[in-house]
Amino acid sequence: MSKILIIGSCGQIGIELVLELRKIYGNQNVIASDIKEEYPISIAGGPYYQLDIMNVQKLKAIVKENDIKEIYLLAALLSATAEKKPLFAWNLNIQGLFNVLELAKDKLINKVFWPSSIAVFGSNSPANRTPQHTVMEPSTVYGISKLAGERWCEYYHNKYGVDVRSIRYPGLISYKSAPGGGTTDYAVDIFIQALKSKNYTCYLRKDAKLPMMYMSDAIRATIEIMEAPPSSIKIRSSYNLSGISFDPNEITNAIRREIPEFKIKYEPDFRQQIAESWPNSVDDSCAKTDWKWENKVGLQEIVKKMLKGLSQ
Ligand code: NAD
Ligand code: AKB
Repeated sequence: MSKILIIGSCGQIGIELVLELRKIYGNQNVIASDIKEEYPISIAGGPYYQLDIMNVQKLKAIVKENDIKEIYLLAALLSATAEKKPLFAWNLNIQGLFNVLELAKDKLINKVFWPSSIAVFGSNSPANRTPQHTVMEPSTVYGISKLAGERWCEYYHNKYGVDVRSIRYPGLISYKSAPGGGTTDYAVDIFIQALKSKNYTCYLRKDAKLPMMYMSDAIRATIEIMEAPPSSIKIRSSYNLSGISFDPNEITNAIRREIPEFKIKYEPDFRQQIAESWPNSVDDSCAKTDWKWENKVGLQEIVKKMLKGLSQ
């Protein structure tokens, strides 16, 4: 079997994606990599390379040595961190993508997964059930890099026949690995603090509603879009993907059903402005029609899974 390389494997998505792909394709066929020298014990069951995505020579060598035919590129700087290092973020998020798309253009690999985000939308996009195709004027460096990345994915597909597939993930909620500097991270932190101290200070306002999704649904969507026949992938920029939507007040009420004494206070910072520019919810009917996407895990189930997972 030809092999799969995951770049950015030590992150929030990477760890769970490596584990799931290894269940399907076997430990030796799924190669994890990250800029980090040390990797979490949870992904120690298969091969691992220390790889900086900016190092094209090393990337090529790993691809050739291991007969890699598919790459999942997860390395990026997320929205909140990217605002602190805009040029660094732009360079990593865009040059990293070019490094992988060029391998596919040169036919060294056959298929690429690259994630986009709800951050591609901006204040002028419709906020509710944001359509697949609409005004897109992102105001963050992260959103600008994701929108540019989407345009380049479509370009490489149209011009060079590159089989690249992409999803605009909402904020992802999981307990196996900490989130990496995004605006939606509060929806993970809130559970950690609810268990630790029964108190949480939220950096968003109580009514900052955002699209969110439980990690198992996001991982399933990623594998489903990659396994779909090429003819069913009609959008080669990136697909809207919808899970659930809630604001900090709603998730607090859901947590209080399990931990009645849980308290929250609000001290909005710069991330509130980012959240305000993003959709409240997105319309994912194209993903539903084209490759039969369906979300499964709802809010109260997420709360139960998060509290149980973190307690263990
Ligand atoms: P993360 O920050 O948790 O993980 C990113 C990983 O990339 C880290 O382990 C980091 O060490 C690694 N990395 C950083 N620079 C690197 C480099 N130069 N070379 C190789 N590896 C490097 O991020 P995540 O949440 O797992 O997100 C993965 C992808 O999904 C990103 O493109 C992100 O924009 C996108 N996404 C994530 C979410 C979310 O809620 N987690 C939502 C939308 C989109
Ligand atoms: C972030 O908040 O930056 C990410 C995302 C929605 O892209 N979680």
